[in-house]
Amino acid sequence: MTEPASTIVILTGAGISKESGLDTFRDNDGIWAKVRIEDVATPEAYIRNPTRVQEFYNARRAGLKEPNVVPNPAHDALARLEKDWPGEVLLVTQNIDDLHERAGSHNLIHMHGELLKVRCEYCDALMQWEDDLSTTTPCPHCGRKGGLRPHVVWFGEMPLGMDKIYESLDTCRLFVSIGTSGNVYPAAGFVQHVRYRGLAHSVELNLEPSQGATLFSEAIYGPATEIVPAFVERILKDGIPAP
Ligand code: BV8
Repeated sequence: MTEPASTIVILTGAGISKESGLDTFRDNDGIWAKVRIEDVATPEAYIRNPTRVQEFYNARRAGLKEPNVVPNPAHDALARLEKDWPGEVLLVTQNIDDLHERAGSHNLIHMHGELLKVRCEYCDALMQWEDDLSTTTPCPHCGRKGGLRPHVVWFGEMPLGMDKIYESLDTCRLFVSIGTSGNVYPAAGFVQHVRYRGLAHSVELNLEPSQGATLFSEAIYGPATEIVPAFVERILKDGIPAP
């Protein structure tokens, strides 16, 4: 077993929030089966038709505020792991929902941004935002209209927190990927980055094999609300397997 103060890095995707009632992207009933990435999740789409993009995020923001959308036992288990593991647990999520925070995770990086935050392209103010946004909403900080956009990383934009993420990937002894199809880079490349170092055990927890399934040392398949709590229980009891 490795020394107890080892760092654990966890990557989550839309699959961890599915059982909380939020759609994934690439499942048959997923978001990208209903709208095209090119129409709602690129800077070009926003320039071409800002109202269409704002409406797409307004609908998802309203959906996230639904009373039945709450953290599930998988989110809760990751918050417990952060609390009870003696070393650092860094949670990197591709998700823009706030379910990890609401479950109690603190050491958290939203590499693709946050649905409940908006930023002003005129004054760079970043603020919590839970209501609809339109192309004429005035910025509460600078007062100018038309500059407020979702604080979300679109395709072709640089993900957030990358320096800290790679720093932790370089030192971690356990890398766990949960609920992601492994389609989107750079997140999908994290397991390869960990493998090159050869110092960490890597585990995929998913409903089905992802694009990068063969790159992991270990894989456990099933619904996140079942396999994630059991996995956290095992790590807290037995520690991290040698790489
Ligand atoms: C970048 C925010 C560089 C928006 C998202 C060609 C042209 C242009 C770009 C590229 C290109 N080739 C590659 C790229 C890079 C591109 C990319 O990877 N494209 C892909 C499509 C090929 N990446 C980027 O553009 C990134 N930026 O590279 O910048 C750069 C360099 C210098 C300077 C500037 C820039 C930015 C990517 C971020 C895009 N934004 N999200 C929003 O949310 O609206 S990404 C989008 O996919 C989602 O948001 C999500 O975050 C991400 C990954 O999806 P998943 O989370 O994996 O969800 P998915 O549905 O796919 O899978 C769910 C999984 O869960 C499934 O496996 C399923 O089986 C499982 N599951 C389901 N139910 C359960 C379950 N598991 C457990 N339990 C269950 N119950």
